[in-house]
Amino acid sequence: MEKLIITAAISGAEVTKENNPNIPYTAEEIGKEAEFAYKVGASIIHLHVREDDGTPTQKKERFRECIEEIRRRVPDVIILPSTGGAVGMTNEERLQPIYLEPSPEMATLDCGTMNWIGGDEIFLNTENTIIYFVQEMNNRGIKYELECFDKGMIDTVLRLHNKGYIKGPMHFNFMLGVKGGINASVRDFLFLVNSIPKNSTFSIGAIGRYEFPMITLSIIMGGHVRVGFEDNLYLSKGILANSNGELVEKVVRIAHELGREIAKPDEARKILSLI
Ligand code: KMH
Ligand code: ZN
Repeated sequence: MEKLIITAAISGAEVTKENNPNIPYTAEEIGKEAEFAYKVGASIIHLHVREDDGTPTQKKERFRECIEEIRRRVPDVIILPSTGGAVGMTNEERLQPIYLEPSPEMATLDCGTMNWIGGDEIFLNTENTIIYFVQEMNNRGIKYELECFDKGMIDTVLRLHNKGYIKGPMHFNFMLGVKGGINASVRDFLFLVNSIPKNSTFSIGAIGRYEFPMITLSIIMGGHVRVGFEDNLYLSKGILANSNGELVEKVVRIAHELGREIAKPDEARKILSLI
């Protein structure tokens, strides 16, 4: 099997210090969380940024500040900014991190519209939005991580791939257990994995208590994994994680028990055809 790529989704846009005081907001906090996650095995940092008071933002300047802080500490880690941002942001706001120079190596591409975690929120990604984001990323040589929260989003990706918009080899990230998206069950996980072309790669993340069971399944099946505060705040039942690094350490323990080696950033770059 390929070595395991671990993505650390260290901050997210929805969770707050009231949920877990260790969630990073400032550039220094982001840098420290990224550094620890990297040191224990993460090769990709999925990055959302915040104002110092925790408000989610997609401002280019804030991304620049946080990316510089991460780079100062861990020069070779892959940084994967979010173009999802937070619900309610405009497309132009969301795209800001891809306009940084140098361009990020990768960025997220959200592949469909959905109800978002209950209530009245809608995470809006029309087909025209997806095409626009793809074109902007293609123009800058940025590899997209295809964020799929449901099976229909995979079908959208395959259609846009067949039309020549989405380039291969494709890398999917399945997010399971988000209210409004597909459940975090073994059946649904297999449904997603069996729906993508054989020459693509995939990673899996799941919300809350589903995170570790689902990533274990991915490790067994040759997929890659994502963990972090964006998705889950707990190391185990009732025990808040002190850092994203603790969550990554747990993945590494599971992977070692299952005989799967961990990819360093340059190995991840090769697996994802970034180099
Ligand atoms: N915060 C969500 C609305 C992404 O990073 O691209 C979107 C999200 C997905 O987190
Ligand atoms: Zn995200």
